[in-house]
Amino acid sequence: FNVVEPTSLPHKGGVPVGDTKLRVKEGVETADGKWKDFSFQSIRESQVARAMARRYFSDLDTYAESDIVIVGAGSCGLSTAYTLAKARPDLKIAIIEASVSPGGGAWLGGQLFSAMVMRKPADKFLSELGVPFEDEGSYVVVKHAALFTSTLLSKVLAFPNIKLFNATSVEDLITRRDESGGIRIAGVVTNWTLVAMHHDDQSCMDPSTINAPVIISTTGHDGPFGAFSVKRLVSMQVIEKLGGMRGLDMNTAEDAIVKGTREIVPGLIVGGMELSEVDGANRMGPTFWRYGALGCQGC
Ligand code: AHZ
Repeated sequence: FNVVEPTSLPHKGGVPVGDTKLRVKEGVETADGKWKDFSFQSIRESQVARAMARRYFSDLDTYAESDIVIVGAGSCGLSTAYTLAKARPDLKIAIIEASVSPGGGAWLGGQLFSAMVMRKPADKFLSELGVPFEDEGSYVVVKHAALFTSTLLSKVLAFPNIKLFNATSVEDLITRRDESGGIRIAGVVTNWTLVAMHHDDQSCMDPSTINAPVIISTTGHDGPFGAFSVKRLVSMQVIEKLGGMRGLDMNTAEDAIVKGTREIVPGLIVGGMELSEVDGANRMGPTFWRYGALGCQGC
């Protein structure tokens, strides 16, 4: 906005003297008149509350039956959402993210460094998104991981066929028996994350559900929140045990995850580092792949 710059004040030895605070100039022209005459239109608090609540509950209603649920909005979940929503605008895609802030581990490159190293052909995905990068031959570098993640996130959120429910945890999987007696995953059981965190000290906090024929779980490697769906598959005895993520090997990890992305049990595709827990694949550390989505297309 229009201000009196300290530089317009008298200077002594290059230093402004007098009142150096920035002040709004009186009478500066705006599109609609003058700042001194400007004030925001009045609004009642209930209008704000209704504007939010009406949309949220309408989304809950719309997405209670989804075509695809993506669990986890890390780099794999978001790139999967982008690729699927673009290729299939007819599909309703719900993303469930336990954290308030989507993005998973992709806000920094590694060890809290800013730059993000990505293996080719991630350059093609970056070009499509419009994220600039330095080409280092066999890999590319984005100057700040947050530039990649925020750009991808903004594009994902702009798709009319995607709804992100953040601060929402997947607490369980919906299961059905198919004709042969095997288990098929038919949806997810959800709750607000802050509610899910209080199951031990509060009662009557039953969850809600979303039905979908395809669940794509990308909840990351095991940790406080990670590997959610595959750990549940073990506890419900649908798969016997997990391979357990192995130590870091950048030369094998990326191929294993990107090419290994697949339907683990009917109705449940697993991608990203969650898959390393199933297959006993190596961790990749700070060389980010962004092609969980490609694997999912192959499923
Ligand atoms: O909050 C989690 C994160 O944003 C979310 N999540 C986990 N459990 C969930 C649940 N319901 C809803 N039950 C849940 N959301 O899933 C997201 C996982 O993101 P991520 O960045 O951890 O996983 P990714 O596979 O997309 O990317 C992994 C990147 C790597 S590689 C690596 C290493 O090799 O050490 N470490 C990381 C973080």
